[in-house]
Amino acid sequence: MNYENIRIEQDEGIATITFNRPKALNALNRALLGELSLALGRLAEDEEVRVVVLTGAGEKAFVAGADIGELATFGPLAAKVFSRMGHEVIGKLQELSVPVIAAVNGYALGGGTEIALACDFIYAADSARFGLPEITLGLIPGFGGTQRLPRLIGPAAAKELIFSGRMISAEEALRLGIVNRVVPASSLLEEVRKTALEIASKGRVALRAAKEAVNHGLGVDLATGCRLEVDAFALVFASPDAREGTAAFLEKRKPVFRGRLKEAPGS
Ligand code: DAK
Repeated sequence: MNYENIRIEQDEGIATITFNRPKALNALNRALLGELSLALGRLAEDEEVRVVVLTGAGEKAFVAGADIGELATFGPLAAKVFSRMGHEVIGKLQELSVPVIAAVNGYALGGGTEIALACDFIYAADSARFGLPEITLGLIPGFGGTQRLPRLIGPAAAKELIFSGRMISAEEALRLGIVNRVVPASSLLEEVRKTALEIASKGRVALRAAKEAVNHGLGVDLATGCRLEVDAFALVFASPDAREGTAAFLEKRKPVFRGRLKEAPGS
């Protein structure tokens, strides 16, 4: 498949999706969202993929938000299609069975910050900028920003960013807990890759169970969340990886995880 608005590279189990509209600072238009949705659907089916990384083409931007030129032309129907596509993509990102890391290499504004927030965690270049400037356009965040940001950094800090539309530096995003790590722009992809490879060496069944336990547990009370964990913990014993991991420890060797997310029927 030839994509026009994104690029995909796959190597050593890591699939890197690059938003590729650098002249428009990788702004999200319908075409890009459509391609991203398609790509995520395909990667979800690909057993070779163990970690997905998202980043932006060029040195300036991860994603500078929704394409304002396109937004300005919307009637209610086009807005609905755009909105539906956006939510579908964000949902796919959050629910993807493998870990997703956002490598934020520059501006991540509006929908750009929201896409990064839907990833499992974010590494940022020291030159990155985050913000939800929708309010300055007479809008509010539409891809989950009003929900994910307060859950991550608390309602007061989130409201300040959402109400002011202010942009913040990578360092401030680190202090607030939006990003896990800030690194020099020149080493961002390398640092992300190191972590991605470390994760890729783990068992995919356990990774998936851990991701689901965290994600689903966040939406429920602690007791219910702990019950989710009990079920997820039991489920990983259905995979050969649990035997392999414990056996490897006892035999003082490195584990080789071969568990598959989709076991053959009857196996
Ligand atoms: N859309 C379209 N083009 C954009 C763009 C954007 N968001 N951001 C930048 N560009 C284009 C610029 O127009 C310019 O194009 P040319 O003039 O060269 O043709 C080129 O990228 C370079 O940008 P600048 O010349 O402005 O570069 P600067 O370094 O001076 O400034 C900047 C960089 C990132 C500070 C500035 O470009 C900027 O403020 N950009 C807009 C940021 C923004 O407000 N983004 C939109 C946030 S609103 C929805 C769900 C979600 C959303 C909407 C609806 N529904 C559920 C329906 C999401 C909304 C948003 O994301």
